[in-house]
Amino acid sequence: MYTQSFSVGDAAPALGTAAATRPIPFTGEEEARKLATFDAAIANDGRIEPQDWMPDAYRKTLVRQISQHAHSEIVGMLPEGNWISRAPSLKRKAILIAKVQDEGGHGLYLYSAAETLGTSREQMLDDLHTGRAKYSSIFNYPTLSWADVGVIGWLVDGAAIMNQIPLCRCSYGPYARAMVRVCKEESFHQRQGYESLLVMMQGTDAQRAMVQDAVNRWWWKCLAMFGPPDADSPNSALGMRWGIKRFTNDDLRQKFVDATVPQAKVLGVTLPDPDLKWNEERGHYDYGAIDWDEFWQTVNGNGPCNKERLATRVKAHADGAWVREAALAHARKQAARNAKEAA
Ligand code: BYC
Repeated sequence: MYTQSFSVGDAAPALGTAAATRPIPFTGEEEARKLATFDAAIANDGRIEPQDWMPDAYRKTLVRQISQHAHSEIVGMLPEGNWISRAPSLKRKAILIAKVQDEGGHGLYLYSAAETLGTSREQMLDDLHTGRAKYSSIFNYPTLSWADVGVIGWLVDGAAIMNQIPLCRCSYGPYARAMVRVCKEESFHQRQGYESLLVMMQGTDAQRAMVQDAVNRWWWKCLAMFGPPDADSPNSALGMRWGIKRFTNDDLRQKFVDATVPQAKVLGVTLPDPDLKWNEERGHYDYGAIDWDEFWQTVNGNGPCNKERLATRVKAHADGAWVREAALAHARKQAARNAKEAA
């Protein structure tokens, strides 16, 4: 079962309602003083650091979001990792290996950031491997052709950047700092994907058809990646109030559409949405309806590749047990040597 491993106690109030701006209840003067300090830091756009007092619900929502984000990074290595052995040239293979390694690195920064909130990496990984924790819906779809690798770079990493740049200003210091480096690397990922597609679009008719087919399959999944519409997003109100999220899901989705349409024109592909058109009045592109039933099916474990992804991840973790044991044995030996030298 896919459930929420770290749910915020009370159901979050709807965005913009009075409940969304009401302080969290507390007991005792000491608690009130700490909460006032915390609220002032948030109101002044300050950073909360691991040693600072924070409300339990803030801690829980951060652990939830950061661990889900970390899981997405390491599960996200799998669809593209499948293509390392089939990359069409040495150059593309080297780029893809570097990208997949970067995603593993992002997972490590993010697990480290979540650990500063007092949850262990073992616990988080156990939640992932037993299906209790969520990870991004986007990684439960298959990569059917080489063009999918380019489209993941362009659209999936493009969507990720749109969502993650504001996280560099997240109120929790370790998450915000991790995101600065993550975003720099994601920017390279997006460009390498787009460049690889540009090359294919200058190739044969078959190559152009392959790119268009990949765009057709990934476009709607990328729009859903930003999360449910604001009206159905239970975590947004508190996330925004606490300066964790800076934009709502719908705002980021709109920014992504507006930024991507001109890129599709340059590339020479059609985005598979007959309703996609510029709205002069709004100053944005209108777009068609997203299939939210399909999204929730996938989030709840029933997408095309959920079982395969989880099984691969669990196997990778089991296969890596000897590396973790060896690293721990080495660390113990080193500590013993240092202690002996210091004596
Ligand atoms: N997939 O109230 P909401 C990458 C869940 S890594 C699955 O709006 P929130 C990359 C949501 O968790 C990309 N579940 O939630 C890596 C919540 O469930 P719980 C990952 C989703 O947190 C390798 C429920 O739906 N990026 O780009 O306010 C290679 C209600 O949603 C999804 C991040 O993790 C989804 N797409 O907003 C290439 C960024 N969307 O937890 C690329 C950090 C929603 O209540 N995370 N749900 O059981 C965020 O910004 C936010 O957590 C989200 C969701 C915008 C994703």
